[in-house]
Amino acid sequence: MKLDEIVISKAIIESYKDKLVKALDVDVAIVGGGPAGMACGYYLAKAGKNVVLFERKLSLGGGMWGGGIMFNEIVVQDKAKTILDEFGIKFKRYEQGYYLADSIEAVSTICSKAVKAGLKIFNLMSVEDVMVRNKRVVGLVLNWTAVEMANLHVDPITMRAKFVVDSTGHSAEVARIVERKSGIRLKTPTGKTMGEASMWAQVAEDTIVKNSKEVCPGLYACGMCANAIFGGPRMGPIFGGMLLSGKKVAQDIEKILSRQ
Ligand code: 48F
Repeated sequence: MKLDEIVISKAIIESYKDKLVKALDVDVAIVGGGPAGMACGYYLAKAGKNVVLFERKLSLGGGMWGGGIMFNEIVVQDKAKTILDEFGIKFKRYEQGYYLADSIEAVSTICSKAVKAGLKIFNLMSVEDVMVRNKRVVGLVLNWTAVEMANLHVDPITMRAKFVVDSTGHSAEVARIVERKSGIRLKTPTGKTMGEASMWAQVAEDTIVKNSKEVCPGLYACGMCANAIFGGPRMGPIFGGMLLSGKKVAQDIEKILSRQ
């Protein structure tokens, strides 16, 4: 059989269009596909929620590919070991309370399990703004990353979500957009993003889970951006807190959605 490039292009465009149109009105929209965002998406999808994730880059996984210190090994503490078990990621014990896993296996497995659970992922999409109505975040404004990179004057796509999750890592991009543009007071002591404190893994691993919560009506945060928003310390080369924080926000949102 002769392969026709036009048929191939048509197949891709029609299938993508169908996927994208369905993503324009969802239960939950997650911004950022690092470990926290992907874990959050996995648990929400597993609970049967209609959830999409937008990632700026070509690849998912955020900072997890590089493991700790650019060696592709991740350290996970006792509390998060159950998540490695749940995903079926192999690990070995280093000493009491410390487990090591291969970062490549971790990222690829979490991504695969999240997609199979029903998470719809759109890579190469940047979130450049939010939709706010009546002092609530009700959706996102998206553009192709290529448009953003080339600084082109191209109108964006808008989508609606019952809840938005900021999991953009250190930059806390969605919360900062809300702070800058909407006039909504964030649920932090100052009403604004607090910024990260200096590295303290012991404290940060717990505070990141506590800080993974509602930032303002319609917006939650998980992963490193939760500490950037609520003023927790940075983490060090350990990843358990990221996975636990994504799971916590998924459970919080799921409870509310299930009551609606
Ligand atoms: O940075 P990232 O991995 O965040 P995380 O899930 O995990 C943090 C750790 O990797 C590491 C650490 C460990 O101690 O501290 O930093 O909290 O992933 C964030 C993802 O969000 C994407 C970005 O490309 C990355 O993959 N992202 C950021 N801003 C946007 C975005 C945006 N505006 N639109 C779409 N994606």
